Amino acid sequence: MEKLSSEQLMQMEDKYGAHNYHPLPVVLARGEGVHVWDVEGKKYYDFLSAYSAVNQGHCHPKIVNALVDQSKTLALTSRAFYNDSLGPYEKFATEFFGFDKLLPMNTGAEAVETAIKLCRKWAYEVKGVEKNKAKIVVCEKNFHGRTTTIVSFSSDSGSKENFGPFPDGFEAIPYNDLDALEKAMDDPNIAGFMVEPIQGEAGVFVPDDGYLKAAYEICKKNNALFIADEVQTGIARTGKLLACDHEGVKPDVLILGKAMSGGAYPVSAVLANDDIMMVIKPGQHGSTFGGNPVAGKVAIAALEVVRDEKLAQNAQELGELFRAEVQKLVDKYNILKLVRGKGLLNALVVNDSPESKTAWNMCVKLKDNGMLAKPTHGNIIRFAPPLVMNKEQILDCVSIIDKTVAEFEK
Ligand code: IF1
Repeated sequence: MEKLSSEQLMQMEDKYGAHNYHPLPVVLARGEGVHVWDVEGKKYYDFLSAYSAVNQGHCHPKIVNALVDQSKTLALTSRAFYNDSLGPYEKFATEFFGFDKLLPMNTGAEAVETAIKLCRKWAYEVKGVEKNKAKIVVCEKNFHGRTTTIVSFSSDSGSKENFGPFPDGFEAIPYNDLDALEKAMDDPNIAGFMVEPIQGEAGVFVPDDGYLKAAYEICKKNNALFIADEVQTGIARTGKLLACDHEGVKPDVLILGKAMSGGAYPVSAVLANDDIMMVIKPGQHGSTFGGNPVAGKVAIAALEVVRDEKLAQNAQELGELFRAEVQKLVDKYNILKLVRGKGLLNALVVNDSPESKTAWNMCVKLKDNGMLAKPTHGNIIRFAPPLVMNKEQILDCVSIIDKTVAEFEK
């Protein structure tokens, strides 16, 4: 087959693919660790990590081996039969995260849907909420996925507009607002509160210290489930295994995805203890691919890498270094407003109007200078490299940011 250029490949996607994305103009062909290479062989630092799916680094050999070995042996059975990798995976992952049970799914959105169904069923069957009246409190500016139910409680018009009609049963309150939560809970039909420990899509918005802990207490006081969507923040990204660990909060329902597989395969999961998870009985929820043998083996390998390579600790240390170094750039350049984040989930806020597209233009320049990052709403650049990065590399990246931003300083 003839080798196609980046230009040709972008045109091909444009012509034959639905236009549901607006990617940076770079076509990637290979990845290893913290690096990716484009079709023409140019090398980049990856500062997106597939939105935190590739925490363990691209093509981690241990994860790839698990994927290859198991896919040659037995790939899919469906859940109509048992398979010999699911039980060991469920045992490993429940012990790893400290819950009684795991319900395996594939994508983050499916796991969020699973948590919603679980929460509602618990509300009717355990809490005693009147039939079809259950309400789940969510936060404004959330991002939990793309299904019709999930976008129904999005505050982003692009994600939501003309996808209705929408289901009832959700109430959105401002993020990082305990009074609003307290008020929303004053309703016997509240089943739970679903929250991102750090809001990703909103621009890596870190809530006040103590917010998660206090929100958890409010849920307990009102007999409502505290549901943590750690699809993006979980699995070492923020410097702890879970972002909730920063406040010693153990969610009633934990939603994981993305880095559960280190990016090798779609693996997501919902974890909860028996008093909650056991409300779902055979035939009431499931998925053809969820819990398949490849997913099980890949997920064990991916979590072992996180543990053995001490990725949480590395994210914590490098994150502190990165923010300290980028803060110097913020002090130096007027075009930069602030840097914020936790661990290696960080954002640089550009000091320009939202219409200016400066963040986008900076990302294009960063790309030219060998670093891939993606802008998010309101002139913000998200920086989330693989957690296998080292100190020398991250300092190299800071100098790339320095050099790039200098080109924008008026
Ligand atoms: C896209 C953002 C990140 C998530 C949380 C569930 C899901 C996600 C907290 C759903 C997914 C993604 C999907 C990706 C962009 C992305 C994203 F910019 F939109 F906000 F990561 F920051 N809960 N996040 O962040 O998981 O079904 O996609 O596996 O292209 O839509 P999924």
